[in-house]
Amino acid sequence: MEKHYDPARLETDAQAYWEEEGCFRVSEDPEREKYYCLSMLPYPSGRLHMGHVRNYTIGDVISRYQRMQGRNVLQPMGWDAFGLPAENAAIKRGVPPAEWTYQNIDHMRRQLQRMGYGYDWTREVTTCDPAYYRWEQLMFTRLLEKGLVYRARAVVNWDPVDQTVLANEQVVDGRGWRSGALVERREIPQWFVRITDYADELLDGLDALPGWPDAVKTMQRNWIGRSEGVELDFALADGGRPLRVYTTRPDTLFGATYMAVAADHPLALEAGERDPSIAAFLDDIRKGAVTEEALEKLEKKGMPLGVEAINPLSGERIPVWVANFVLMGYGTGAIMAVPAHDARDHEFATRFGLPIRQAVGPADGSAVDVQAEPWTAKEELVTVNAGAFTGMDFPTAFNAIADYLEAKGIGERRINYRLRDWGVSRQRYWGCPIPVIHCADCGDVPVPDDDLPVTLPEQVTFTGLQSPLKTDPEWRRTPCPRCGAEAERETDTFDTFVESSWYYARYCSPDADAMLDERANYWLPVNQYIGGIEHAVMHLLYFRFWHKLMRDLGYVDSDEPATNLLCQGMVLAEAYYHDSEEAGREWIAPGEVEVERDGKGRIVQARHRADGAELVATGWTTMSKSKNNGEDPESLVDRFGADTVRLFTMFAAPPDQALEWQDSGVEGASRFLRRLYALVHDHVSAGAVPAPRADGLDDAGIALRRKLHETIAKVSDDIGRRYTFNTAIAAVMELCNALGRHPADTGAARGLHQEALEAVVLMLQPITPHLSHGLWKALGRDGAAVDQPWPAVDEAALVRDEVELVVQVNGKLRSRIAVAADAAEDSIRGQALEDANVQRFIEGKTVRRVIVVPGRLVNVVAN
Ligand code: ANZ
Ligand code: ZN
Repeated sequence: MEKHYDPARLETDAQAYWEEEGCFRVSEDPEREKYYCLSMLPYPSGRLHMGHVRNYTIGDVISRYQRMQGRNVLQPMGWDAFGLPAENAAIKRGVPPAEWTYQNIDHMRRQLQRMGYGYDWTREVTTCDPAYYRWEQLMFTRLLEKGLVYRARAVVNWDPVDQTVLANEQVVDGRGWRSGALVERREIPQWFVRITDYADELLDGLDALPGWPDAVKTMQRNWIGRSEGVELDFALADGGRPLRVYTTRPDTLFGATYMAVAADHPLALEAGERDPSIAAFLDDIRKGAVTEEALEKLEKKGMPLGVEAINPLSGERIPVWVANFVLMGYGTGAIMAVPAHDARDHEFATRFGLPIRQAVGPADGSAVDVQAEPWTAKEELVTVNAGAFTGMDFPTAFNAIADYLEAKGIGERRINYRLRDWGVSRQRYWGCPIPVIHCADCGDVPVPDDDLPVTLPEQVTFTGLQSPLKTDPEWRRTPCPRCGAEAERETDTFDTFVESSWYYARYCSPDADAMLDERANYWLPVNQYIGGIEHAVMHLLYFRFWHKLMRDLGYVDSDEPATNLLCQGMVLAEAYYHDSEEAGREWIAPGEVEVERDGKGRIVQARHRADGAELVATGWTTMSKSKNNGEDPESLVDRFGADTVRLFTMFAAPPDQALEWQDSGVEGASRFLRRLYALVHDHVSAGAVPAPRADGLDDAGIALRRKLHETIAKVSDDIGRRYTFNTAIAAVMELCNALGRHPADTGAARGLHQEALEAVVLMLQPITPHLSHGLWKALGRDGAAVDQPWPAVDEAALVRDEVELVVQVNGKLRSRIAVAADAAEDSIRGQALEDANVQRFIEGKTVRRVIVVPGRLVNVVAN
């Protein structure tokens, strides 16, 4: 064994061994319990960042631990390879997106391999590969046949700079998330998948996922946004089609003082045709954002349409307005406004001097001033000024009014969802072509199975303004599969969330000559999914949805794709900048900053090492390129080795919490590994390697062995159940300290050291697998560390000869006594009463009772 820890050599050796032995290549084995551990696949941006490293280290630790538990573990990896950045890079560098993407993949694969992750690379999935995306094209044609996808004109967010449609979530404060350009509204034909058909199932399914974080489930619930209300008609004073509204508060109907419709509502459009000033106003508010959050914040705008509606309960005539806070895409695109009980309606009414009338109030009869402020409570209320419906609580009023409207045939109960159908068309080039042919006579015809895949041309010149699919007439032109006439291919491509909705299933049967085969049912559902909380809604909802679609097409048996979900916390670092008139804000890399801290570690002063300039410290913020505070994993691996990086990322924080990057922490991790290496080195150089043994130990040896097995028990629980890898590592470190202090001066003690070091090496195998690989061999053991079973707890070693009990007198802590672990209650009682401290507190009193809680405490009741 080399005297000094040389991570580079150990890591190359271990990786070569795993590769040669095909350690992580797995196949389906019905005899063994399977464990599918999945980390979210990366976008191949070119370089691994610390967020990836954290995510993938967590996954690898769990996988390796489960493998040591004897399970048949699948841990795959792949590439979410379509998407906009490749197009941007292509514009910037003049390389086709495909070429750029494949180069990045090669580079990042090598980076992942250097980290020592135990992936089954034979199952690698690359989503831009036609061999992959052909199956989602096929599935799309099936969904089209089943009526689960449709094409419809839809108002979209149009980014005039990126020349593309944006998802609502990509619009931030009315601007494109990437370009920052003001978003416009356009209406174009789009493909939609009917996720709303699955809204209820997606919602109810959350209750059957105890292994998912509550925060994620809550976000999904809110996103689906199930709401129970009533749709009802307001007749128009001048006749014509009544105005239908959706309300969740029929109990407030008597408080409706005006109506409001969206700019695209037919009533608004008709009014616009009559009145050019209304038309101009509609144009104006149409320009604004279409997202709900943006609408919340928007300054309220509106205009009366010169139409009156009749309140079906009170018979009152109220004006109809057009308002910019009413969405066309929700409910009926029209509302009854109840300013007394709704904040937006109140703001609008106040602004335009519309009446505010109370319709409900606190159940205890106390007064509220709705003119000043809306009273929006839904609980403990009673209806007021509501004719026959006065004096009711919310459910009673809701039901009585809904029944009344239903009986009169002017309304019905309705459930609405905030969730919209999933618009999957993107007007981009670098994506999976949507397999449809538009024929003048036959309409939208799915590409026949035999003609799939519709391949994306990869050798293209790409300028960024228009997708090459749209500009290339050759690619577009094709005969109609139905009538043979000249027709055109769809030139839109899929939202990349389509590819990431089923990759986990493809890993199970990567070479199947179908989307999936029966192997998928062996591995699915995923036992543990790991990824960032930023995917709480979109990806994780589409992923659940697509799984249900695959189930309903008969491809998989299960209802949900993943049983347990872990969302890892962010990786944070300190960031420093200075502002200057000439250069603006300049971010200085933390490595170039001289920092002075106070006793509590707070930054007192930060200076740029190069020129002494004083810098502003932002404190902990997300690592990012823009703040120049990212740590490059690759250079850390060069300096310290992959094991140190893995150890630090797991030690610095529990996985679901933010990780504060500290160079001193990395150095500490490296020091610990060197110490462990030295411990093993000293042990094996002191003579022939002994067999582990447990007999003949003195008291110190017995205590150390107890600590060893207590540590195994704790680490097993921390890694296997609690996922607190940081405390597991701390416990191993503590054990190593105890080991270092314990002299190995007898044969028995050396045997104990052998036992302890073997256990330490195996407990660290999931975390620092390369070092464990090397040390396992150094300890003279056969086989590879990665193939060893997880160390077992020797229950006998845990038995303590003596236990300490707390002694209370009348409930107050007065003393502690050491008693034999198997002492009878009577003898414990006697010992407690004889204790000098206890004696002091019971002097002159009569002992009434002595209560013994075995293993914990004795309480003496005396007065
Ligand atoms: C009257 C009312 C009184 C309302 C009141 C609320 C409070 P959720 O729960 O999200 O479904 N609404 C309906 N359609 C809308 C649209 N297209 N654009 C904007 N707002 C719309 O919310 C339903 C409530 O949101 C409905 O109930 C309606 O206002 C409004 F004290 O009707 B309510
Ligand atoms: Zn045709």
